[in-house]
Amino acid sequence: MPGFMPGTHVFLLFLDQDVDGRDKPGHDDKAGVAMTYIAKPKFQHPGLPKNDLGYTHRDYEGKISTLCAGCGHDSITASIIEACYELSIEPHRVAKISGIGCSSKTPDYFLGNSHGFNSVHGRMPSVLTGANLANRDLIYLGVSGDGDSASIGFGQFAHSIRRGVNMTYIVENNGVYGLTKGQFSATADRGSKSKKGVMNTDNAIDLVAIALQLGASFVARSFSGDKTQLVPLIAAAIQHKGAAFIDVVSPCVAFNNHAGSTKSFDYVREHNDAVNRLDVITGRDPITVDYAPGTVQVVEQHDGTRLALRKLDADYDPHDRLGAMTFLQKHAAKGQIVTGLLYVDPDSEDLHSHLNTVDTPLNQLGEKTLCPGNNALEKINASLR
Ligand SMILES: Cc1ncc(C[n+]2csc(CCOP(=O)(O)OP(=O)(O)O)c2C)c(N)n1
Ligand code: SF4
Ligand SMILES: [Mg+2]
Repeated sequence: MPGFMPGTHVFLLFLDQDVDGRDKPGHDDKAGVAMTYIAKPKFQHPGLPKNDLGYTHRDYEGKISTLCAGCGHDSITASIIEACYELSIEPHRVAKISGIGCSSKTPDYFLGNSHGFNSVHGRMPSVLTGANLANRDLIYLGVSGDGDSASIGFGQFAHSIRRGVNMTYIVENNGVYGLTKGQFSATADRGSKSKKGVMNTDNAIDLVAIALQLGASFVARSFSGDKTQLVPLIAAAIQHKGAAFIDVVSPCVAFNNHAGSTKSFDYVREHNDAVNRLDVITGRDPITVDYAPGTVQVVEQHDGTRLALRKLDADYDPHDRLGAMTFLQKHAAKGQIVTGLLYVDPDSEDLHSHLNTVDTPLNQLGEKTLCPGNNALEKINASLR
């Protein structure tokens, strides 16, 4: 077995369905499939580079992926690991929450020492919102798919964005329902073709356009195959206060990577139009990146993090929500996929500011504060009469 290491435990499970009772992706459902679960060896090479906390990349990994070899989602996993490593995030401060789909399985493959909740199909946003309201001290990573967020979970997606929940919401967008064998999803472009040559006649939902319209304070699009662009976008989104949305085009090699698809590796590489490149500078470090004068725009976020944006499109202004919406539509009409940091509001607020909630997470409040007694309840009731 390639990559098999001494001391590795291999469990062969003969299953042809996933945990939610659906067929497994990318395999012949009649044949019965051998699925391997390989526990990662705990041994780490002593020479592995360490971040400020003394952690290596291995400390940010999860289980070995069971997705199809070459799936774009695995590259996004690698970018999340890299971003968390670079930010020196303590894994126990992260809560990763997902729905159902190949994309929603990925939190199992990164941050194995973080909190995680694999919810119901399309329900990630409300579970994340509830967790965030109960404990505002954690870093919330919502991971979803285009089916999960643009079909069954469309309403949930919309309301979590418009409420400004403090989170990094990543959609791993392949234009199909990968887990249930490649049906068109609502983000599939009109006129694009399925693997069997059937044309999609429905209009596509552009989640980036919707997120902009709904008031997301950080909106980006990227490509799973462009780690140089994606890692700093994820890092910046994590540092952002408010609803940070990243749509990542992530080709499904089993069902949507053919000619005629607009979510294939070839199509995205040919039509990718990046408006900027990003560097994230945390703390008080000086900006050392070497840019030509006039091509860099520095955006300071609420926590002091600075985003150094290298402009690739001289006319693009990431502070102009309306401009971003127009730019997006114009380029979409030409078949171009606009990527980069499309909009950021450096003075953003989040749901906690809107609701004026207490600073302390609920699980740290004592019983007296949480249950102040009948008199306090009477006062509240009287104030509402
Ligand atoms: C309530 C419910 N309806 C339908 C399904 C079947 N189902 C499982 S995953 C999925 C779509 C997954 O597509 P997407 O979110 O794009 O993830 P991908 O597998 O493409 O990464 C569907 C329809 C389900 N599990 N639960
Ligand atoms: S999204 Fe597609 S390529 Fe990725 S694991 Fe699912 S079926 Fe396989
Ligand atoms: Mg999908």
